[in-house]
Amino acid sequence: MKTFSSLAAALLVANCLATDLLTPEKIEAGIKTEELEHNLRNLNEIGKANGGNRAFGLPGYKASSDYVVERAQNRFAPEYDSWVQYFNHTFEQTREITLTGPDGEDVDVFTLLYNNATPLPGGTTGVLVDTPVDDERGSLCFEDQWEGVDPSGKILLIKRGVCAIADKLRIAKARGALAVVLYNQTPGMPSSATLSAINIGQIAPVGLVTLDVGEAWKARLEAGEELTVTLLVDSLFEERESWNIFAETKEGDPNNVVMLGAHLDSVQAGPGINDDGSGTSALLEIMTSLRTYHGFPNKVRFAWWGAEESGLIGSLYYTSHLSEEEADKIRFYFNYDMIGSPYPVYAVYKGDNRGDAAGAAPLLDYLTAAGYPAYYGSFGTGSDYVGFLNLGIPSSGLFTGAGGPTDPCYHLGCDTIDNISWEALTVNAKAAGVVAAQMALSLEAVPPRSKTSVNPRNKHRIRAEFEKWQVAVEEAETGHTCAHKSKNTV
Ligand SMILES: *[C@@H]1O[C@H](CO)[C@@H](O)[C@H](O)[C@H]1NC(C)=O
Ligand SMILES: CC(=O)N[C@H]1CO[C@H](CO)[C@@H](O)[C@@H]1O
Ligand SMILES: [Zn+2]
Repeated sequence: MKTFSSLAAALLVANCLATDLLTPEKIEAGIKTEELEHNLRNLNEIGKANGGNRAFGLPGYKASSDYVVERAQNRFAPEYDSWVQYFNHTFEQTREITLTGPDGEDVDVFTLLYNNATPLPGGTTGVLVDTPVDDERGSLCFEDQWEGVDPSGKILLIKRGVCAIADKLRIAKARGALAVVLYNQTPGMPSSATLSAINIGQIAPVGLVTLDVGEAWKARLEAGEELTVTLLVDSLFEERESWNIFAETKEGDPNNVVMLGAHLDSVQAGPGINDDGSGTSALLEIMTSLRTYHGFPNKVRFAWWGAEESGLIGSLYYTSHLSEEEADKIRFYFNYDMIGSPYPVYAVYKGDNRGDAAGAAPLLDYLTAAGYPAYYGSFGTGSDYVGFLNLGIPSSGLFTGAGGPTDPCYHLGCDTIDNISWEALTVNAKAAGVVAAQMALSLEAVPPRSKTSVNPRNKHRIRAEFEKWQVAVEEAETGHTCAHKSKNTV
């Protein structure tokens, strides 16, 4: 039989349970489509008001950051500690790009991030050279594919796809090509990609054209015509500051942290509402829901990454500057990048780390139970999980697909509020919130970070790359290559 005081204590606990204590179900119920949409409408407006994008080094990123900071740092200050981590990176903007075709016509031409300039003001004029197509390995990324191609003093017509564009352009420059006309491997509007700051000064200038244009010119060259084209690229390069934003629950053990990340920047080509407004909005709503509840032993840390589209710069800066002790405290990392594609798939990341399953399985179970065809997909090199995988931190995340049938607006101006699956965004945000809450309550299923011998080397390599990036502009003439593979280089 209970004494009076223990009965009172039990009542207090019961009262707490009824109102305050964290459960995954409360987080699930707290995440609402209207609020997810409200954030995306605001990010869409921010894009519109800032030249159509929210990209690294441009005002749309600052405005996006203000939007997150208003909640993370100001309104939610009672429940969250927050901070900003600054870093510098080389910014590129193509100020002008034009392509004059063989009949003197203006051709629609697209640029790529970190495109190198042609001579100015006239651009570069040359005879167009047809090159062999290899749709299996990708065209002209490997020296053996260049046999019989004479690029010196000419402009090369090369097909896009499969292998890194920068590899084609590096060999082209080394072999004396003036420039490259790259034609898209699929019909329709070509999407943007990054050539990476590390390649400044190492690669031939490039103009990207549609598959139609490329195939028409190829046919004329094969028929023996001589075609002369002029490419003009005017690129601005300069060091610009950017930053990551963090918020973590005041509640919970600082030695046991569950981390959720989404990138806050977009490409320059569009406002990035699916990529990655979707993950950004999900994190904001999970943070909003979570702040009402107490009684969880582990901390939850949210990260909004900067300069992801330039090559995962913000997240690599963060992970490569963590001490061993700080890295040990991050028990799990969840990546949410593109979780509202208009024609979604339901991929759940699971990699080689035996700890990954502790986050991947409950995400998969949640989506499956909700009636969605979720499946395990392996990590690639395309998003902010890379730095965490390198540290051996157990990781997972969700992804609804990029390009092709899943998101035709990937890296284009039409990645707007009009091309989102609200259903996918909602169920994925709920899945993310439920699993974050489960881990806030218990990390028993999560093994410690795996410290294989390769990890420190990766970390040093990435730190070394930051040093190289910082001097990339000055060192433009002195030719080092780099195996760093990042997002959207193909
Ligand atoms: C970025 O560069 C600016 C200008 O050189 C400098 O003042 C600032 O301290 C740098 N920031 C970081 C985080 O290194
Ligand atoms: C690929 C796709 O679905 N694009 C759509 C994006 O939104 C605009 C505006 O509603 C539509 O016109 C596009 O068809
Ligand atoms: Zn993205």
